[in-house]
Amino acid sequence: MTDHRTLANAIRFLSIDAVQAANSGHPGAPMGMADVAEVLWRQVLRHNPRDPEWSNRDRFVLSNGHGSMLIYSLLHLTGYDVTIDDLRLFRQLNSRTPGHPEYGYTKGVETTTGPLGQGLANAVGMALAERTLAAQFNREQFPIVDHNTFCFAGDGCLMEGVSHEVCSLAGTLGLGKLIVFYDDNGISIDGDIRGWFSDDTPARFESYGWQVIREVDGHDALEVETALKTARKDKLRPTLICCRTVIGFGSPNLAGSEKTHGAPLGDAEIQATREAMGWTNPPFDIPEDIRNAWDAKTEGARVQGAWNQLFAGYRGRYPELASEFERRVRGDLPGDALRALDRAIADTQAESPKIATRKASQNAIKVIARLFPEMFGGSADLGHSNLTVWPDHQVNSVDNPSGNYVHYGVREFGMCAIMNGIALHGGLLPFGGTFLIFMEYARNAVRMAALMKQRIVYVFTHDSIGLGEDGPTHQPVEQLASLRSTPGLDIWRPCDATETLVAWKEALSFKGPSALALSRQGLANQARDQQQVADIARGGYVLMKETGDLELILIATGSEVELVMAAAAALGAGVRVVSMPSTSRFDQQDSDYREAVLPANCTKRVAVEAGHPDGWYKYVGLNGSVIGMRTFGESGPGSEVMRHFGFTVDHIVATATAQ
Ligand SMILES: Cc1ncc(C[n+]2csc(CCOP(=O)(O)OP(=O)(O)O)c2C)c(N)n1
Ligand SMILES: [Mg+2]
Repeated sequence: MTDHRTLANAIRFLSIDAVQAANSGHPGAPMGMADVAEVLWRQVLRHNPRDPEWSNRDRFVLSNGHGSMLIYSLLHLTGYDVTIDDLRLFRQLNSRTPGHPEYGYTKGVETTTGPLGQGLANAVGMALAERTLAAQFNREQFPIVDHNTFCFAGDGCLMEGVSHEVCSLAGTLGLGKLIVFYDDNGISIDGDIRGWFSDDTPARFESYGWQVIREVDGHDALEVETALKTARKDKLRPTLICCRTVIGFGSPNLAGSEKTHGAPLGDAEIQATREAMGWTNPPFDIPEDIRNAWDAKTEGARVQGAWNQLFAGYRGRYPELASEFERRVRGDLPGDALRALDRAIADTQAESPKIATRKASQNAIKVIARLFPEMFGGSADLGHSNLTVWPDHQVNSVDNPSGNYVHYGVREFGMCAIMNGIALHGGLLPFGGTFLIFMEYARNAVRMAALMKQRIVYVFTHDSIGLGEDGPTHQPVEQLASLRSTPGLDIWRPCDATETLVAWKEALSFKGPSALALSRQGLANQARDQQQVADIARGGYVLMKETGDLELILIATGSEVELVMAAAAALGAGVRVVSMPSTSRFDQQDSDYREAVLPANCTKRVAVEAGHPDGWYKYVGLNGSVIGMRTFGESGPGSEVMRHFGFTVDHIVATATAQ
């Protein structure tokens, strides 16, 4: 009884019964893709359910994440730590089977999906990471990095613009081990897609340089198997396998209808489906023979065992490379390298160069790239503005697959979503640049990095109206406030070269994404003693202590710090300057420290930042003043625009005096 269809039906019924039990969810996609999944997971996927973190496992991404019961069923059936009770708890609070697959909650889920198109982008990142690491670490007869990245994507993923960005790049980069299955069912939530999605998808992907396998019957195991063979043979091009499928396949009255997309089938239709498919088992009951046929634990142990042997041989031949590989996969940063960064910070403070913080960031990258070979840089076509390039960076390409720098092209969202995939894959530490304003194109990928706690560094330059002539389209106003509202994201807006280097160091050790907001214009380096240099990492610290009794606190970030320093000098005794490069970091300090920096009994306070003011009232209080941006910017030379909006010593002095 363990024919392909019966095995696939195990997925179908686990999915429809779990959705029914939760009284919410998406049965249509798992029912439609069950036959494809059965062939991929039982015949091709190399993985070990007992060790979901094995570095050389094939990656599987369900980009159409609403079909989450498909992956939960697969993980359960093949032997991962997803029990039948977990499936019964589908979509319940604190369960391991949340509504959409969530990285970190369910072993075997490689990335959080649900925002359509981004899973596909993550898969591109994983495939790029795999190829890069293979080129960096594999040696003759020792292919220790050698796995595929498989992805399921639906109409929604392919309608999303980000799919264009990342699939275009994947074609150019020739990511031959990326294999995407298109769930071509002609249906999305609003119904028959011909009214809103009439692209020639195969031709579109061919134009990207992909191998496209057209017209595969997604319900015919043999056709799927043959397509997979063809896909894997082509090592130079990614492959799109276009699977014609029926959404809700098996449901006698609802198959092919959008009604199966996002609602339980209902008891009567489930019963009718059981009868039509000859599935006599009660809900959540999988017969022994079907269970055995799905169980991948023995085969998983075998394939990983073979790899372990290969790696043992590699270690014998290349002991240093082997331990470096293991370190990279673990994501550990070498302690001596971190100490070397501390020396660079001290040197920078001693030199105190007057440079733009984007330039200071480039200086930091130069040092960091030498110390940490996992650094994997890039920019969305602004490398020479973001200064993400460094003298001996190597451009990653088909001809140079070990390169540590990617030209992402003008694809901010694609870049950030790909970086999520790279970080999730492991072994590389991605950073990428664009203008702070165009972070908004990538906004949801930044949010996903925070949600998944992935270590990624964003080099967001041209961080305020101070960028000048390019005008209000390019001048960020509300972006810092927006980024600061994302939980789990560290934001740094350093005021000079020393703070920039500290921000980079902190970003490297933070278990999550960090955004660096950097100036286009040159900024004076501030004087600091050793304690002050050490306190930068606390996010906010006293940069200039008052003389005599404390009467007024001036708080600033980035380019506005030098202004408040000058204002403090003009105001005279009793004025303290607090530099606050990272509010997110400062908020995590204990109350004693925060009180020492911002004593509660001093209520005369002014915050100055060329960004949206609202967030600053929690530091200055309702009676404090904030000099910020309440409108869009203006086109003109940076210093004039700054003056126009009141970012002058005189205006700060007047505001403080009026307090
Ligand atoms: C970025 C984004 N926009 C909108 C949604 C809401 N949404 C979830 S599924 C879906 C339709 C997807 O259609 P398709 O991929 O064809 O899935 P199918 O109905 O075939 O399962 C939409 C609009 C989403 N999850 N992500
Ligand atoms: Mg569809």
